[in-house]
Amino acid sequence: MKAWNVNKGNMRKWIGKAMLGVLCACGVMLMLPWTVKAATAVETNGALKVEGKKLVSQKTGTEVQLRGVSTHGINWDVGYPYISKAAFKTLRDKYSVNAIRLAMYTTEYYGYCDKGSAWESKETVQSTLKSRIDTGVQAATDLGMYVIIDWHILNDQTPKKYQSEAKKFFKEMSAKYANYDNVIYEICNEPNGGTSWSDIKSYANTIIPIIRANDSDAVIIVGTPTWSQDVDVVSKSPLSYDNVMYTLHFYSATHQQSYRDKLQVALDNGLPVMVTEFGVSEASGAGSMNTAEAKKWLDMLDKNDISYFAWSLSNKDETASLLKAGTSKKSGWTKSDLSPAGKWVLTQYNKRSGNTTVSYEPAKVGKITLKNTKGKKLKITIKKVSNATGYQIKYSTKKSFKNAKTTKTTKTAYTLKKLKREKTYYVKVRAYRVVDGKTYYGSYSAVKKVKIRK
Ligand code: IDC
Repeated sequence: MKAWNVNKGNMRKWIGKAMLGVLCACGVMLMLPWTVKAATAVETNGALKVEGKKLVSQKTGTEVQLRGVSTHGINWDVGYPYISKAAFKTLRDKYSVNAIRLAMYTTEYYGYCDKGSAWESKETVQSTLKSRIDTGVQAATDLGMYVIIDWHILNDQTPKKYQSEAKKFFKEMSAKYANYDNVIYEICNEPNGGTSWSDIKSYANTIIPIIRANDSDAVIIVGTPTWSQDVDVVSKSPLSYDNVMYTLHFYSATHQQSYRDKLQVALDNGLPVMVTEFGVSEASGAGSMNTAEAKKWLDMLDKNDISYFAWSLSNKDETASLLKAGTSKKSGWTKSDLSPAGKWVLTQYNKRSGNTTVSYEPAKVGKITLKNTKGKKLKITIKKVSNATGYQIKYSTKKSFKNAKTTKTTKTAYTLKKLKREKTYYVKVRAYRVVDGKTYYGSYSAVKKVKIRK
């Protein structure tokens, strides 16, 4: 075995080189953390499955939590313009979103089953909607994001009403996307108007086998009675299929502790739940915002690895919209393009997913001025940095800052005392910011020096 016949000296050199290589690679990664591309959610997890209460990666067996955004109705002009790779990429890269829900209303304005006032033929309306779904699925797939195809029943109240249309639709969708690991089917958004769990069950027992015939292991989401609130009721009598989850929807200015209690009952009974829609608004999508309650919800969902999707990716002038009312940007949104709800929700997403591309570091301190005042004192004035919790001052009598001392202040002026006369002091300052108990530092200012004469 010639290859192993190396003398020790060469071996040592070789190990040295290899270690240097590793060190360099680590160094580059440390220096450029923002440019290191993380694997996408789908690359990491592949197809999903349901195990007990949890959504799990078929590839790794570990739990997967989706943080998603729901479109507004893809039938609506405040919804479909955001079905694009650019828009989804912004959500993925800037706001830690790993899944999209494509909400296709079945009734109302351009509804799939009841086109309302649309003048186009039903065939045209349906093919337009299907092509929007395809655009969305392809964009999500290219970006390694999961995607829900949502049969968005609402004013039709019971999924039984358009069951025959649903059968055709899901047959076609599941055939088309059978080989897509990232596609999830949601078969009835929000049954309401007194639709019972047994009505929904009978619908689900019709639709699920149709999907399964094409796509044997797809995850399927089933709506629950009373606008997808009664997960407690469902948990007493779930369906008998594998890879099924049940929907809970909440709007935090309306649905609070008593609804979380329903979720707790469902979890205690072992029901797999997915929150395919939530808003920080009232149930109407409008009205006031309640982020304190929304935080309680997200804390509970995170604790239980439950996936959630925010309603909705829209610039419609209503509280729940994530984009600022009337903004014309279709992607590339910065914080200032988001609505108050959007800012809150997407900041939570970044925090909760530990997105390393968001930085809490304050900006570099632009300017400091030093003034020796009477009594061996040195007054430091710092140019204010926005969002800083305070400033850290580092000073030394050596240019190299050897044996430097540090001190902190929350003000933009600070006086160092008991300094040594006739010594030159070197000073630099950096801002810091405390977020959730963690301190983040900005870059140091340029070094300034002053000789203590008085
Ligand atoms: C709302 C939209 C609103 C639209 C209305 C149509 O936000 O712009 O006019 O639908 O009826 C749901 C539904 C979802 C609702 C949302 C807010 O699933 O379609 O969207 N909501 O009311 N359930 C609870 C709240």
